[in-house]
Amino acid sequence: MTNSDPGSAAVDAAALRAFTQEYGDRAAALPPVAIVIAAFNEEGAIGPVIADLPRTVAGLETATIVVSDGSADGTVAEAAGAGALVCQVPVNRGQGAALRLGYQIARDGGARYIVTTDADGQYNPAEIESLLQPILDGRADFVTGSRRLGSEETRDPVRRLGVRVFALAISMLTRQRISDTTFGLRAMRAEVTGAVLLEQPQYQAAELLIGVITHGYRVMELPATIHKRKVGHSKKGNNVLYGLRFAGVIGGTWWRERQRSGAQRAGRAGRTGSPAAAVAEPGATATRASGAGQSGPETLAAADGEPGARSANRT
Ligand SMILES: Nc1nc2c(ncn2[C@@H]2O[C@H](COP(=O)(O)OP(=O)(O)OP(=O)(O)O)[C@@H](O)[C@H]2O)c(=O)[nH]1
Ligand SMILES: [Mg+2]
Repeated sequence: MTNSDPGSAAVDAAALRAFTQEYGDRAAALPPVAIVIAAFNEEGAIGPVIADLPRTVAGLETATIVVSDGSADGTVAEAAGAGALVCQVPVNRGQGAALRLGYQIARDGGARYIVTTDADGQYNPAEIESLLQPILDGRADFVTGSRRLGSEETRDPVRRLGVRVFALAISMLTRQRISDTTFGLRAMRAEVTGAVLLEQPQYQAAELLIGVITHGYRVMELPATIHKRKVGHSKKGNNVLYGLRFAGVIGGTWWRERQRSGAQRAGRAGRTGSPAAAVAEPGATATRASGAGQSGPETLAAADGEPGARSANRT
């Protein structure tokens, strides 16, 4: 349940075919951890980023999947030269569409865990293991880094305010305390990405996070670091437009997910004839959506004892 736009689905299908043809068995037998990077015109940045990624995380082998859509520079060659599996999409659609495709490649290849990071060197690869560990321990399904629990280099007041405002908005809408909604370094169980509806071509961070929470997955935040970009420039446009579009994604996704869980509740009540069988409000006792996981209803667990952890707490 990851893409409802037929045009975009056709682009995905063609890119997947080309990827499978190029990588054959390597694409079909990925190691347990897939590190997925969306990259657009990141020549000079992406090579060193890939070179610094860990070959194993917590003893599990990794593979790096880069999805470039329409890069006009040496991004593809540089990523491939650094050892990544590169999926090339001929048209530029945006970071969200690229990540969605990367998730699909990871799942199709049998990866059990997905880590995302950016091509611009803003994240610290040494922090990947701490983000993945709670998932390996069975304490979370989705772990995002948080600059507000960790550290950030930028002093840009607009960006800093934006991070706080969006965190407050998502926390209020989902009733789960979140301090950073746009951190690009995350770890998740691979199947999470197949259960949540991902339609946003560019600003996927909020859609993924809201979807994960409303599906009842256990979400955890951990302190992490974000550096300033050293090479190239931001693809997100100016702060005001970025902010407005991101706010639109938050509102739109929240509304969509509300409708979805309402329809699901009605469906269940209709089938059983008893409103008591309704799905609990997201988060209380959360029920996984169909295909969302292997087990049934699961109570969100607080990750006690995790240093600096902020887990599944209701506000
Ligand atoms: N494939 C693909 N990747 C993209 C696109 N836009 C951005 N990206 C990648 O997404 C990642 C994040 O993009 P940035 O432009 O750094 O945006 P950001 O980190 O959210 O915001 P900044 O704080 O401004 O850097 C980078 O790896 C980009 O190359 C796109 O249209 N297609
Ligand atoms: Mg960036």
